[in-house]
Amino acid sequence: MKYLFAAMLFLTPAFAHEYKLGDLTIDHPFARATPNGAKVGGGYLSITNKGKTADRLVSAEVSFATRVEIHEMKVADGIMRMRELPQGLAIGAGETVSLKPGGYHIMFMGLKQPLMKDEKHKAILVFEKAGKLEVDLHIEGMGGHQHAH
Ligand SMILES: [Cu+2]
Repeated sequence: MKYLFAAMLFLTPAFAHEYKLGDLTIDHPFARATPNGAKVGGGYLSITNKGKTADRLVSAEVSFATRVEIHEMKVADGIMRMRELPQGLAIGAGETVSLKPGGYHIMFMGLKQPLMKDEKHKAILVFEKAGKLEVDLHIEGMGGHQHAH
């Protein structure tokens, strides 16, 4: 029984597409496929901080874009607005923060190539305290909104 449990634990990370870095667990990093000629794209993941102190996602490094920023998106006065978080995104002790379409996201700017569904791209996440972590960014289909056009 013990061995079976260990085997399941071993299999879980690949299945769930999950990474650990110190006290941080990073789950399911992905980006949306981009239409031809698009100059920007969004990256998403969730981060759980099991530590006793806050950390920050301060930046990310990818080879397919010239610049990467951490953004926040929210509705203000009925208009969806996006802004850079210059200090990065805080993940408080014991918190889970989700970057997802319509909310916090990693913004890839100056795309050198379109992001194609089912591709995987290396991305390096940079945390203020935990340091750097290389993850596979899975490219998923375009959002429903883009499909409508
Ligand atoms: Cu953005």
